Amino acid sequence: MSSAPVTALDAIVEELQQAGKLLVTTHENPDGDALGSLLAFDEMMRALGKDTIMFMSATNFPLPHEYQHLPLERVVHDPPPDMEERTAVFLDCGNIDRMPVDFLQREGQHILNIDHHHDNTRFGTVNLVVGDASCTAEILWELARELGVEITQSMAEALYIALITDTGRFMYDNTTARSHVMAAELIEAGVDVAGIYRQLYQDLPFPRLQLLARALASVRRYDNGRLTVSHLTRPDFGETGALESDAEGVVDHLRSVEGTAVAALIRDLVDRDARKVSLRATDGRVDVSVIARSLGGGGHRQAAGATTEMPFEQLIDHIRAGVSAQL
Ligand SMILES: [Mn+2]
Repeated sequence: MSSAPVTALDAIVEELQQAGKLLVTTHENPDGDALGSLLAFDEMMRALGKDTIMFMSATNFPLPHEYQHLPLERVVHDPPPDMEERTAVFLDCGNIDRMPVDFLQREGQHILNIDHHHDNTRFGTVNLVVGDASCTAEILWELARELGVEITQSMAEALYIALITDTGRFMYDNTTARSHVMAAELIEAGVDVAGIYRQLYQDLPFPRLQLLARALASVRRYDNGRLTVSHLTRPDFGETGALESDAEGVVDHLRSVEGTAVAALIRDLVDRDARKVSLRATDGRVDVSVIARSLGGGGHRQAAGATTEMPFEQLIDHIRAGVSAQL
């Protein structure tokens, strides 16, 4: 006899309550949601008395400037010797190859997959994929309540960083009344709103502004402005002293132009002959994750990305065709 169907949330709650040891991780090139979720989840598990560790490859460090103040001292960069006993928890990770680490991909690894990417490949043993959550942190916020964990100030700040970065400071389409209720609760739990804003959006290195200037100077528009593209080349990084991670966020400036349906930032990688494409949709009819997937990447309807070796001009044609096919 089968018992009443359990929701994915119930299943994850039960898994976490029963788990002995945990290892928590997130996707490579982590963003605010990845890091905030990692920190908040780690603290939630410790509040439950769990033996838990955070794992991220050393190649992700140093982090972008705005995340360097986060309390990530407990993050380990090597597989723990007792990994066989640990349940792996993936946060904000649409597919397992976004954390390309062999020891986490071994056969038989017990995996809990908690994420909000609608195209999540459900690679976990147990999956909690909530496509309409604004960020993974929003799922964790609900999970904390289910687990009876009280949100501390440090948890609230980690969750808040995740929330405001993934919603573009409450401006993207994924922003809901729930996101604002969550923000309100987190602020009541002690978030220093202005302090976090300063940390994330001010006090940034000058080379980042110089990189933005170059990106804006390179803007090209296609198909009557429907597609707006900037291109950052290796010299743009070399001559300004900007880091690759300083290009994050540049694409958001491109979608401010009237008539734009899709904004794209293409940046040449510094270490190999390939390009990273960041796509943003401003027209609700376009799902840029479809275009990203056609290039081997993925993401959300409104924000997606891929890394490709396709030559630049061919890549432009590919994106134009991908946009045209949807309009
Ligand atoms: Mn996210």
